[in-house]
Amino acid sequence: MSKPLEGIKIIDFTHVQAGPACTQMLAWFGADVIKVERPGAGDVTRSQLRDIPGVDALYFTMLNSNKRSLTLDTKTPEGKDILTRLIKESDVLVENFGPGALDRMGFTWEHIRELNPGMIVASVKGFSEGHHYEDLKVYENVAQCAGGAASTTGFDDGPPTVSAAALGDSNTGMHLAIGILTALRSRDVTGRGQKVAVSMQDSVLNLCRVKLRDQQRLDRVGYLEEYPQYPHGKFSDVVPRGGNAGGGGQPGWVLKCKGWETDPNAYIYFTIQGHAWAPICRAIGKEEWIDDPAYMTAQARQDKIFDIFGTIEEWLKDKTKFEAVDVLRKYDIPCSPVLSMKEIANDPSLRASGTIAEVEHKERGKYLTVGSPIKFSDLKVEIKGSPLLGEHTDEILEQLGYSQHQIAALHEQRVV
Ligand code: CAO
Repeated sequence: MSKPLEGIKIIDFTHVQAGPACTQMLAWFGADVIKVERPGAGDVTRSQLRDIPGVDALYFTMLNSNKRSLTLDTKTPEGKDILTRLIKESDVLVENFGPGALDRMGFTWEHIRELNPGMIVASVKGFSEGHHYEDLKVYENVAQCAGGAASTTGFDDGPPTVSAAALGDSNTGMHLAIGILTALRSRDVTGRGQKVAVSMQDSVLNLCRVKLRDQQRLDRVGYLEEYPQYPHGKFSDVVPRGGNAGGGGQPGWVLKCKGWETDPNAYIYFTIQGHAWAPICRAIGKEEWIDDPAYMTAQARQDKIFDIFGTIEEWLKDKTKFEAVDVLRKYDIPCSPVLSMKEIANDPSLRASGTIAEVEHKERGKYLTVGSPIKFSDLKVEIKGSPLLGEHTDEILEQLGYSQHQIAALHEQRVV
């Protein structure tokens, strides 16, 4: 076996980002992922935010690599017949349609289980089954608002803010991938498939669990010591937006470096780790703070934390973010330059590790994508270009036992 998921066949009924991120990862690890798309149109992201006229958009290519594409109108009797055959010989069906769409197509969980008792049906929905919003269609930012991310992100004097990170979409896809692998493992033992469901709201909340921690602390003591509002500001009865605060037991903030006036990313993130206080003082030339009772302990520093950050910014004034980190790393201080996407795209380490991968696409040529963030000692993840719409339709139909003549007729009737 050259790839761990080789031999696992996945019907990929996903679109946009949440589902495709999941199935793409399973394809990287060796699964045969057959992306089922509507003839003529395909996944809406093929044509959204295009940078080259008539060519699949990066939105699509960066979420659908290593897959095969089958066009299929599953609302026609012939299309349903093809899907039925596929279900009978596949291991997993993944979908992130709007609520009820798969049922309306005639493929309820009960029916799929009848066709293939070993089948794992994995779904992404905005809200979980039985939730009072279960009928809602959901996109990324809707989920961030429903999952507690937006109310706790941003600055206290500003509105709720969504994150650029796809907490609702790709994050939900990653949760789904874990669910699918768990169900596959369970099937190895029991022989039975099962339904795996992940909601975007739940997945966002899972990443916001420290904010639920904070709500309970706030309810008990009335303040949150690691938030910038403490000790000089006021707390209401809900977790406030914490700006760039560390969020854990180590205070931190985004600090200006040389050039911040013109470069929007000339900043570093600086963390004041409790036991690193002495090295921090040495690094920024404030040795006198090391044994000063007014600064020695985290508690003593609390009410002057922004003055301390101000002093560090003074020290940073004549250093670029990279120079600053090069000094601070010698003192073992947790920090990072705030990197722009341009810097990330050209980062030699990210290129070398395959986290930024250059991929060849039949029509667009070379493009960059984010490769596997998971590294294995026995698996080299190879990222291939995404498929063109319907590129593998004939090949897949042949494998399902359709003759050339039948395939031609299906094309003619626009079933595929
Ligand atoms: N052949 C025939 N019909 C097809 C088809 C195919 N190959 N593929 C999809 N369809 C049909 C569906 O059956 C559905 O038909 P009905 O509504 O008539 O039953 C129809 O296409 C629309 O599907 P949809 O509801 O999924 O699409 P939408 O564009 O209206 O909504 C989205 C998109 C993302 C809001 C919705 O799919 C959703 O809420 N999904 C769950 C949450 C989710 O994953 N959101 C994240 C998306 S990433 O930001």
